[in-house]
Amino acid sequence: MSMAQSPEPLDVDRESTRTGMSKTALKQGFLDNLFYIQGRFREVATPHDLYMAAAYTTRDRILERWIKSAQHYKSNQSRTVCYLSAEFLLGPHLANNLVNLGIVETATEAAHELGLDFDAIIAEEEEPGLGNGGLGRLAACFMDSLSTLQIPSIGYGIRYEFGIFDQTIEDGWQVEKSDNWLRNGNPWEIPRPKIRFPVFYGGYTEQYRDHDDRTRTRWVPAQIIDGVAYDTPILGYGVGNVNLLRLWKAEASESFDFQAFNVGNYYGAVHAKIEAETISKVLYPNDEPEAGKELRLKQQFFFVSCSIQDMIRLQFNTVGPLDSFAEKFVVQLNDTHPSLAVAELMRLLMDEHDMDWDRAWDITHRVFCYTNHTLLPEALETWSVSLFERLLPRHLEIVYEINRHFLDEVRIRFLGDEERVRRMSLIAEDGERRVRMANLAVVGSRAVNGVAALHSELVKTTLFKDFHDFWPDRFHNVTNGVTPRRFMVVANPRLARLISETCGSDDWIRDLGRLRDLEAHAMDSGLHERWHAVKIAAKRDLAAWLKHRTGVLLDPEAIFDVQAKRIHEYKRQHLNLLHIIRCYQRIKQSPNQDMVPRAFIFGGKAAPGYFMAKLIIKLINAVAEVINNDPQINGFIRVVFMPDFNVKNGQHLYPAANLSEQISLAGKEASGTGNMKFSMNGALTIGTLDGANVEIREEVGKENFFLFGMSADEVGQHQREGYRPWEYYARDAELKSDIDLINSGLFSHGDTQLFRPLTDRLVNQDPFMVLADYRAYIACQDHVAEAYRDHQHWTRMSILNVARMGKFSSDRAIREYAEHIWRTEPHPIGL
Ligand code: B1N
Repeated sequence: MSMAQSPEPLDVDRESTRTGMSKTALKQGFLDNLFYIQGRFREVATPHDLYMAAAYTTRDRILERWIKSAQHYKSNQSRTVCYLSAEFLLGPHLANNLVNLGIVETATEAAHELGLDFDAIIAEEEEPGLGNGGLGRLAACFMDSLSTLQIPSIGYGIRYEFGIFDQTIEDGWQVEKSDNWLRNGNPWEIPRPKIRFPVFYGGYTEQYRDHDDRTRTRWVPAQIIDGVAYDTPILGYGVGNVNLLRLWKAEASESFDFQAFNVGNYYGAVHAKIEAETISKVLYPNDEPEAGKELRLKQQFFFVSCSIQDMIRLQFNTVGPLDSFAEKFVVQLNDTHPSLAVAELMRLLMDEHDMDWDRAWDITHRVFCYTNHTLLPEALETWSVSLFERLLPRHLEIVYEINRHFLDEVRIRFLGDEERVRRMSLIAEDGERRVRMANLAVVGSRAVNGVAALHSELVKTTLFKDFHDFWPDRFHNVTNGVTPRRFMVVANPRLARLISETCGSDDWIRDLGRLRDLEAHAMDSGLHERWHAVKIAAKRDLAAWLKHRTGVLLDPEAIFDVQAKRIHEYKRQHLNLLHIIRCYQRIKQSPNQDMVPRAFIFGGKAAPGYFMAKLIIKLINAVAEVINNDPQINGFIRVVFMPDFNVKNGQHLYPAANLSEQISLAGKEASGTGNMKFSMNGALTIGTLDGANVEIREEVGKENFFLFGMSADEVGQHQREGYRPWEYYARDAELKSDIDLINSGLFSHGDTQLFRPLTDRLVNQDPFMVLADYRAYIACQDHVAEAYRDHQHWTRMSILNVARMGKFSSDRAIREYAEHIWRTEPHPIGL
């Protein structure tokens, strides 16, 4: 593309009905879009037509700002953050974009005047579930904050045709349904068929002499696939800045397949096309890596290669020569999934753009930064050298060369310490040789960070200890955050309104620290009443929603005790279950006791191949069935599993929770972000000293947080001394009777074997020390119940939780990245 002079900004008059923010303009725009895009008029429009018209009407208003942002960024050669992530869990766009445009009220009135049910229109949207859980949702929160903070940025990822599966519950078991989210069209994306890059796979490399008689390497691939850009505008809150989310779709490369076509192999060519498109077909539904799956490695290289090629194109289009690439771009690697980018940038600089190793490496290692999201050993990505070589022969050579340079440095610093060299190598040599993606990411980056203070400490002292010894300054912490736009304003408009009225302004939405203004009113009984009313209203809404979807009726006066997150043994949903069974047995033993009513609510998906997680879902539903139908319990406790927990459904959950369950074994949850979402909406936390819980407790005050369980240090010590779960089982009569009740067949129509794999694992192995923390958890839950009796006091604690959550805005996290890691500046776009 040329560097020809850009046209004058905004030199074409656009129709004002497509950009105007007045009620009249919105109504006109809506009817026009309904007619011209959906081909409908009011009388025959389906709910989906109405949603599409509303979406286009909103998008029209974003595009104006998008063009302005793009022109400004281009002419200012703005330093740009590229966030590379295999997942972006965006959630529904419409309501969020209306909030960020500041036209919720006008749009609601406009809809009302057209005789439309606006809530129903918003509920019509199917969310793009292009992520598994916290990591993907974090990427989405960061995109919102990058735009709100006016930092030029591009999110790069994969446009999966099928996102995370939809979960249904059948006979208590999870059943996965494919998520065909694009079926009815996606009004938020703009296809860019001309922004297309070839991605190579397989084949071999060869050396040749270039025109200057230098030896160079050429990669002769066996397969070429095109990546085509699909752009989604990401608007900031109350600003003119719109950043870009660019997702790549795989397509057959016309020119490449033409060869097969030419020799008359028509079916071969069509087959190649189908195969090419499988690359962006489906998101892997695991929150840990899919061991050895070739398609997963192909996906990772696919989006990484397209993204780096796109950045190089942008460099030529704006600044010019590649020498300043590291000044123009900083690339954040969201975990190791995109860490091939290190080798790919090296390859492109050397093989395609003539650079020698040293210059290429100098640029590369100044461009990348890497965020680690987990310490779980099974979640650390490695790829067998043989698979890697077969798919990416040139990259294997480059990885070897990086490794050779790197290990030479290590040897010089730690003379004779070959054991250390072995540990730090990019290649694991014990057993089948494997490429260690985390080591590649650390060596290739100038900054590495964990996602909560405790996690970042453990990253330095355990996982990357050798690397920290070697490069202490490379390691940072940036505690995660979540966006208050989606998780407060969109999800909980009643609370948002009450906060703004109490604080006398809505500045807190862009400056979450301002929530502190609530503290002055924490004792105000008028506020207490309204706060309580807001919570009860949300609980009624959730109860109605759950009744409709599950048939279970909850009492809005009960404690809404919620655990919503992916189902995983380290998150210990089964510890929660043991407490429920304890409550059940207590009521059965003394039916007339004065107990605080509780509604236990679970939500979360299990990886389809994770047997134990699926058995936990079955057990939750089995316990629910018995308890909810036991006349002696009489509704005192109720258990319900919310099917298909995702961003959209979560928005019903956060506002309604009284108690947030954050009960992972200390040292296992890198940060958690659900913990923040609940607390921001006035839930109190029952939790361990894990991940960001530690900092949440510090902020809200230990008297406003229900802490229990071993610390990470105690966990380590206990494990070193030898952990024997069966001793807890034998010694604690109540614990024993809770586990025995599961084995009795009560929850499985007499089948004493169904849950054996789970109970046996707890008693004999218990890798996440459920039994060791059981007693402390039960005692802590008893405190919770007592505290809930004092409504005034509980409400006060709830207010203080919200008031002190300022730190956990993703705006704060992005500011820290910008200042300490990226060294980027805001580029404000006026309205
Ligand atoms: O990332 C979140 C953290 O808040 C959570 O504590 C952490 O568990 C989560 C492989 C992952 N870590 N690792 C993953 C996801 C997908 C995959 O294929 C690993 N997700 C987390 C945000 O920092």
